[in-house]
Amino acid sequence: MVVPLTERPIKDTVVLFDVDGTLTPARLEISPEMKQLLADLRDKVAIGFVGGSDLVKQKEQLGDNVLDMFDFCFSENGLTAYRLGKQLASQSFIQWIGEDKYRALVKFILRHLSELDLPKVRGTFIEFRNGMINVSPIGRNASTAERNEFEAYDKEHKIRETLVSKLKAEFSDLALTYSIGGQISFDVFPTGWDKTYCLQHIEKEGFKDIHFFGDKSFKGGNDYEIYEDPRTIGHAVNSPADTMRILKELFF
Ligand code: M1P
Repeated sequence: MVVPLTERPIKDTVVLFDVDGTLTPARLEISPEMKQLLADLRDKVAIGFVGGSDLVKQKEQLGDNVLDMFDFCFSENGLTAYRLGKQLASQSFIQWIGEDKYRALVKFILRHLSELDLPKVRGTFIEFRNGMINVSPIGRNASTAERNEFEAYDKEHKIRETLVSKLKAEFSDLALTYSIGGQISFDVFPTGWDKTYCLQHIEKEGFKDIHFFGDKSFKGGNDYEIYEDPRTIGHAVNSPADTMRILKELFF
């Protein structure tokens, strides 16, 4: 039985978490220890997650019952949002950009990717989501081992950074943000639709303290904007274990 938000011992506080690298290892499942700690934390404060991925992937990582585990579930930075299991209103990337510009963007990306000579390529190079597109030079079907290989290769050869620079130059007329948040891809979305987007839903609740935990809180990381936002109390972490350590210090 979930305690109503207004009856939690620390009522005026919400704790938000990034997913990959903060609650779980990158693209892997949450540990039983982390799951238990979140359940215990939820007895005290409101909790939520805000991830770049879509809900399908977050269910794979956090559990099929993710909508019951958190008070607030924000997929795609909050473009898909749930409060106590009920979906909230959202906007879409394709409506924002329009078919013509979108076609031009896709053609440009695929042309660039087709000219790369990566050691390995797999499949699903552009993933079309509600609030963004996700672009992966190796392809989203890469295995965990192949992800790690690409990440190391990309560090040396700057594959993602180079494509992002070209996109910025080519589509300078569009207010798009490019965010390298994970291992093998980057997200493309309208400027402002970063993780701070979810705060509009949180602000309506009247919380005094909004904590945010994220591992990509450095400039250029996809947690940077919400971590730096004056409305949040940011915690930069370097692993799920680090998240657990800080939570225990703050709330237990
Ligand atoms: O949550 C961080 C990122 O996780 C994935 O990135 P990658 O597959 O590159 O590791 C993607 O879902 C991405 O959209 C997201 O920002």
